[in-house]
Amino acid sequence: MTNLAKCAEIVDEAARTAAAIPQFTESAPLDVEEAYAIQALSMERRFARGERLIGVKMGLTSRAKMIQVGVDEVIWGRLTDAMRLEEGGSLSKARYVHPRIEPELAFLMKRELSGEVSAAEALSAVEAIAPAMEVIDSRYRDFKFALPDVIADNSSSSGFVVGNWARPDQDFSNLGIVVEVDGRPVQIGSTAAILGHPIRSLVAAARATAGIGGLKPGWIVLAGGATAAHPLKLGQNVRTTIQNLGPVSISVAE
Ligand code: 0L1
Ligand code: MG
Repeated sequence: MTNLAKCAEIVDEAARTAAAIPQFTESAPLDVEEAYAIQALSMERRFARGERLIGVKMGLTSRAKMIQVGVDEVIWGRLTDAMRLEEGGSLSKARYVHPRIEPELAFLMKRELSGEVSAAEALSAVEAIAPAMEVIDSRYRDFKFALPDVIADNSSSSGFVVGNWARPDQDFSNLGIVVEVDGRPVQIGSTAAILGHPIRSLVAAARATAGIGGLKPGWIVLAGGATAAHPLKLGQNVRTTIQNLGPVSISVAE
């Protein structure tokens, strides 16, 4: 039987020290339920060190992402205050194993949302939306994993940055997205790549988190990468612009 607490310690230490580890599924079977239990236990270790839960990330919500990692199920992970990066600021590359960036749309919750909800109910629980980027950093060697591995590893979530909040009562179903590195476009997409409409990702988030009490007011929900993730290199400046919502940027420092 897999020792869930031991796996949680291993993946937490890998994240804390930015050291790559072998996939759990290489040495023992692991199912999705056990993987979420490992994720929860590993995050408890962070909370014990003083981090606060401030939201969730949805993952693999676009075809581009599913194809990039060879997995075809929507997954989720937890966001803590320590993972939030300053808009226009920098991230320290040394704190990650092999970081990549994804363009995302962020929701700010004004009301609780939990379980089976309609798109209209989900939208009515949103205070604001914003352009955002997620820093993903699989703790597994060579960024290779099976579905349970990545779930156990907080669905690769390592950091995020959010741009200016905007009113949610606008059409954000199909907004153009450009990711630029040092002014050169490297990824182009649309918010429509996120499950056909990003609000569907919020509906999925409400369902996925029902077991932990659902989404809370004030939480941030990252809807998922709209394009394939882009690897980060030292010295780069990365900017994502979402049509009508504006830019969000970060630079990569040592
Ligand atoms: O969409 C995502 O945030 C996926 C994260 C998990 C897979 C990956 O590491 O690319
Ligand atoms: Mg993502």
